Amino acid sequence: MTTPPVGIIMGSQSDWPTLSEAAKVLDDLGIPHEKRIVSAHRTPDRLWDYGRSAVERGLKVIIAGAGGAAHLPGMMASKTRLPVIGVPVQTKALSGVDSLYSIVQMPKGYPVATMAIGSAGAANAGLMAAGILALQDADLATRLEAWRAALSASIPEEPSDD
Ligand code: RP5
Repeated sequence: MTTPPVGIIMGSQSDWPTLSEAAKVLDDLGIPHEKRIVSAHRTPDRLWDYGRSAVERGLKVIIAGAGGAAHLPGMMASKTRLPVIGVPVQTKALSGVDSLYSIVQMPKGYPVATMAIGSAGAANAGLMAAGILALQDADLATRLEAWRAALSASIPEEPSDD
């Protein structure tokens, strides 16, 4: 089976409602992707294997979402040179600030491109992945520009009372 350019990984099944927003954007833009549950704490060997094989499998970008002690994006960035886009999942206890802080403050040398907390961050992760891939893909660049123009055109000039 051919490896798609984008891998979406998440720490738990419970993260999928958030990370599915990234998948929706990738679908809209016609970008093939795979999705996997890869937990830094519960399945560390799976994390290691995924990161070690990512380049040779042909992945180009990894979107990694997790909540709470959200170590998945940073640990994945430590295992692969591929760009890792981190999505902090909103949590009940601390509203996702815990996730954000766990992802954003990486040490020099191992960056994670950290998005906003929650579904907006996940959708933007899809768009960020698209922007990276569009650097080498003129057709995708055209689709991404059209997507952005359509969003812009959908915003009314005046607020409605409805
Ligand atoms: C993290 O713990 C996951 O990324 C998830 O956001 C959080 C809670 O996981 P579950 O207890 O819902 O499986 O590892």
